[in-house]
Amino acid sequence: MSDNYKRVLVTSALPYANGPVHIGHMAGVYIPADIYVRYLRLKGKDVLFIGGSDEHGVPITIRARKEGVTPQDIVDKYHYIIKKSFEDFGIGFDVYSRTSSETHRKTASEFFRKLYEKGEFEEKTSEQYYDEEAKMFLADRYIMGECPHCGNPNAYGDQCESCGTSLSPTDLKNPRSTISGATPVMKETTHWYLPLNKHEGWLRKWILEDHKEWKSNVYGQCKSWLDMGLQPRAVSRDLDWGVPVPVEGAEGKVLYVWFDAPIGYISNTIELRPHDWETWWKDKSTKLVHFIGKDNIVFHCIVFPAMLKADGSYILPDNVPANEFLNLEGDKISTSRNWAVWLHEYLEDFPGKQDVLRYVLTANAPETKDNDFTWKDFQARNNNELVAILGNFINRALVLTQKYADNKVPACGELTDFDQQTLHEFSEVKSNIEQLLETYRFRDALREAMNLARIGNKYLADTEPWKTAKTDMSRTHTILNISLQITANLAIAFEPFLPHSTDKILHFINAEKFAWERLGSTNLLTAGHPLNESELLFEKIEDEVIEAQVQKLLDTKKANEASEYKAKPIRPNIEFSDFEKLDIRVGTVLECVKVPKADKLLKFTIADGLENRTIVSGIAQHYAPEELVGKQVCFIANLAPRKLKGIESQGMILSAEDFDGGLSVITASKGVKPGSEVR
Ligand code: B3M
Ligand code: ZN
Repeated sequence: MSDNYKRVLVTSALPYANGPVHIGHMAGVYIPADIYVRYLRLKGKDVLFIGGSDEHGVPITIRARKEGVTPQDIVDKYHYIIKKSFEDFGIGFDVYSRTSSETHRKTASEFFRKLYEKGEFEEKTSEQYYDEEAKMFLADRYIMGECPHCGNPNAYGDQCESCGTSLSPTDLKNPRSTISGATPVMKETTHWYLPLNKHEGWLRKWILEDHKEWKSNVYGQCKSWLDMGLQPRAVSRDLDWGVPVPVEGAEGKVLYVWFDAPIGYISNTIELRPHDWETWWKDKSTKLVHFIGKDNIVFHCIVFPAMLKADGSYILPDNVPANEFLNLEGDKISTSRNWAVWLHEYLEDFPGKQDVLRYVLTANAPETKDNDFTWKDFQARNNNELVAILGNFINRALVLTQKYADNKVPACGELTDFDQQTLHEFSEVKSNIEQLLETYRFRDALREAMNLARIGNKYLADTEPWKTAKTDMSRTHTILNISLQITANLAIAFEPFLPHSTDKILHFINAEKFAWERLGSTNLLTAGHPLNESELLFEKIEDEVIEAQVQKLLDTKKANEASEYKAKPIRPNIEFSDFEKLDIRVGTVLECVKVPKADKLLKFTIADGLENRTIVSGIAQHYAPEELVGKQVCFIANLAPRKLKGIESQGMILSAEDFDGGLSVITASKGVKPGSEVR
């Protein structure tokens, strides 16, 4: 670490406990944080890794209402699901607590009270929507009404999901409470505001001058917030779920979730280190690093630092290496639309393959721009990189040692120039990986670690120990010794990225975890050292396994479209006389054939009670010709005939177009005479 800090305090965003963790969370926040912490631990640094669930906020109360349970029930369920997922994937928190804990309530409450007594807040009374039936003020998401821009009758108080316009509740026409359905009334309420505008001066210097080294996506977002001018931000809400505002007369008010949540980092540290937490949070020899997603930048670079500064006793973050967003198969990941790869479901489908996902989400991480996760890419990286490069080298080094050296590290004889050159090459890997990890470039660091495996594969391919074994066992043993030193180095280089796999490698070579400083050395394993039995580190993932995952997402998409489906708006009214011009009849399908060279057309012969007629219809992709023979279909009989692919079509068969574009022919529910009029 190229700085004079004594310890490193690493936090990662506290996920809302109203749903499981998905690959977007992992790629954006938790895998980068874990890689960084594991690296520092390997270097012997004094590190604390703080995590926990964020259990307050309106979305949790909405979900609780919807499910007819309490918010505590919701957070209890998901806190443990999330905690287990992180454990399963080796995210090595020192503490993973929660903001509904008593320690947090006390810490957040005292934090607020200190700022209140120092006069750091502005108190403002304003009018807000109040539901007289439910006897509660309404958070924006609890108000619905007509969007003034697009007329969507179900726009929320903060946003219209139809046209995307961000709104305030008073913009809505005919607002209604989603709690009771009543029309809300305006009522006065008092809240406290953190005057960010008063912090703008020092924030500008601290960020824009003192932290030019921050990632460009973070620095840029902070700059645009500062250039827009900071406004006072509410730090309390009229809600019954959260940390109560510790001010006399503030019954029914709680701390705004984004005020209390970052204090969760502090309260979780207190739970972990009750005796010296202040050293970690207040001593200037602590380096504080927040790992978050881009939607949390303003809270971690502007709001929380302003809170810490207002208190006056805390250090400020040294870096906030936020990642951008990961999309899934070209679509935004969405909890509410179940468009995600959930960690617990991944493990059910890919047991024991946590590191494959860690690898792919690091190799593909959205470090400076949004990126896309596809199951095809997941398979390709597993098969072409983990299996074919890393796994292949390690397997060959170990199998060859079993075969030619009685499964012990063989002695290393005279080194050739090529040996020297190979050893020199991989000694450079350490400083490259270090420099990248120190600057939060985990994708590049992983690629550098993979180069070590590539060096190993090239070494084996060029020295061909399976050939030298026929004539020169001493040379073969030297080659295997060097290959095993590279294998041991891989166990160091990959520990931050693939902890489960490096544990296996250490077991195969019968070694304890090496210190990071030993990366690049060529005598990690001494001659005669016995190895354990080994097995393949990674296995190929077959096409059908991937196809099943893609199908699962397609099914989700279809289910979403069905549930989110809204019919097209009704066309303008017509007069009855207009309708009477249409002569709609029922006809019996006598014959149906495909129209040659027209993949969408079917040619029908219809009995219409007068003489048979021919109708050509564009439903060949929805029906096999024989499917409708004998059925009684509705058709427009007095539509002027027109030629389709040279065939004169005398009318139009009526079909309903489903939400996914599927066509369903309209038929008579009871048998009627052909030619019966539809009224
Ligand atoms: N609960 C997570 C999010 O915005 C939010 C982070 C809090 S970190 C203090 O998705
Ligand atoms: Zn709208």
